[in-house]
Amino acid sequence: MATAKAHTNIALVKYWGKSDQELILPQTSSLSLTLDEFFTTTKVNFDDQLTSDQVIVDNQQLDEKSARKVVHVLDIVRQLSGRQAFGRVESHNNVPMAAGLASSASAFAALAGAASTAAGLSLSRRDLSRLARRGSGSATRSIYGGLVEWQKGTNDKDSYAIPVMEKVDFPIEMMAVLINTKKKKVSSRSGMQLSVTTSPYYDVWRQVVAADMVAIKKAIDQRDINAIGHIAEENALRMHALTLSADPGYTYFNAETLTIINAVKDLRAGGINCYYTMDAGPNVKIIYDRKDRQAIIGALSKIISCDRLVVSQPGPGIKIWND
Ligand code: 2P0
Repeated sequence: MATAKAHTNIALVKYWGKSDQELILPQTSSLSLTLDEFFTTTKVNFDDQLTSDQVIVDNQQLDEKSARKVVHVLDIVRQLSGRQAFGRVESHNNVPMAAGLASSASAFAALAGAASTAAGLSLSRRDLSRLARRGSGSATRSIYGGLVEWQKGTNDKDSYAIPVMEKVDFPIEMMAVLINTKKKKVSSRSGMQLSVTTSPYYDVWRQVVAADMVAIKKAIDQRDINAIGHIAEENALRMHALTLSADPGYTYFNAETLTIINAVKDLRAGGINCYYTMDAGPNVKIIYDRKDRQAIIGALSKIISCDRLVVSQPGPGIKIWND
């Protein structure tokens, strides 16, 4: 039996499209910030008495269809370790209720750590990152803390994450603005594939990301929060242009998303440097220097309830222990 705790991450240069859907190889590299505030803790036990894999998330047993991606990772672990037994997976997400924040990054990173250790494997962090990738692309990066690059590679062996700055030594902070949505969104998995196959801008996106990866690593080197924020904001808008330009076109934004974007722009026009990014949902995440936190909360609290603003510091990498 083993338990792992992994934190979620938010991409500053986004992953949006696969070159291999089975192995989850990305079209482009990406770069993220691991967050302290949001994490998943997962316990795995391989047990000869079990007659099927059991997956329990936040005290609810998943049906076969919902558990499919988890069972896929367990199958890979069984293959790697030579173990036959079925597994019991029990997972808890520390994400505010109804936040609509994706937890697949922390969930599949924690699963990779707990399942491989429970099966008696002792994988390097690089191999853990490769295993997490087989569950969900963004999980590849959640093995490491701080600022992390997922190098796209060309095959199963060379597509993994590397730390860019595990212990972030400058005052970058991220605020999640939790926007509720009732409407079911297009899943990232199908949304990104639709962008790859139908957006006429997809080739340009590859070039955008290649340039952004170089620029953001230079900005990180220089601890330049404004440059990092600017690159992240432009990159996010260009990623979302791939949703609008797909056929059929779609968007993850809702009216509140645009309200928050405008509020961030107003803050910036008023001399508070902050930048926005969005993922496969309506929530906005704001990037800024810690010293500006109160000014940002003060301005946003006029348009959204304070309990929907969650501040997070850069977070740590995966921790795994035997129970
Ligand atoms: C990212 N996102 O880089 C991008 C930006 C959302 C927007 O990775 O199909 O759950 O499991 O590999 O990782 C969300 O997609 O998709 C994602 P799969 P995943 O964080």
